[in-house]
Amino acid sequence: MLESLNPRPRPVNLKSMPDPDLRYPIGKFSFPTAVTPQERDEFVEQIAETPARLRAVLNGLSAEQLETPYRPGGWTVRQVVHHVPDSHMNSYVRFRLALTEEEPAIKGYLEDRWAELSDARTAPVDISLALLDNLHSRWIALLASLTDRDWKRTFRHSELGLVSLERNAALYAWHGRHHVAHIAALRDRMGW
Ligand code: NI
Repeated sequence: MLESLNPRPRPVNLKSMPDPDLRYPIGKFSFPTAVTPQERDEFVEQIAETPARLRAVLNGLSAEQLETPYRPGGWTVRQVVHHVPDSHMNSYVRFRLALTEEEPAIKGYLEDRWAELSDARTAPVDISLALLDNLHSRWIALLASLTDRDWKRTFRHSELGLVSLERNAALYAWHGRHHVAHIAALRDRMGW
């Protein structure tokens, strides 16, 4: 999820139109300064839709297609799929910590190294789709219960600083759509 915070320089080619940045098919994320209750509802809805959208965008892909990097030098489709619950499990835990402790300290994790662990490179995607279905069921049940005051609760992230739950919901609403779009864009380019 933190890819967006560490943009790498891109080569400049003045002869051609700039390529779309394949890393950010829906654009980079930036934290909103303020979040309305209506926006919160939209974030929750987008988080709720993520498991079904991820399942749908994988529909009909072969094992070989799952081994294709979503962009040159990027994660394979399989790694992208396993990354989503890895990231969202961390987020789910952060929500619970922030609701039960005062400004708990949260440690970032090295998502690229998680994605290189054997299971993330090789395990069937169905495992992570099922995990994501159940994880989001719990997460959405929690989010649906939050009061205005709960949404303002915060955690302190080792890299991001103080983050409120409503701003964190914005990040994860974006995050699911971001990775689904990686796979959708690859399918478009490959004619799959
Ligand atoms: Ni991510």
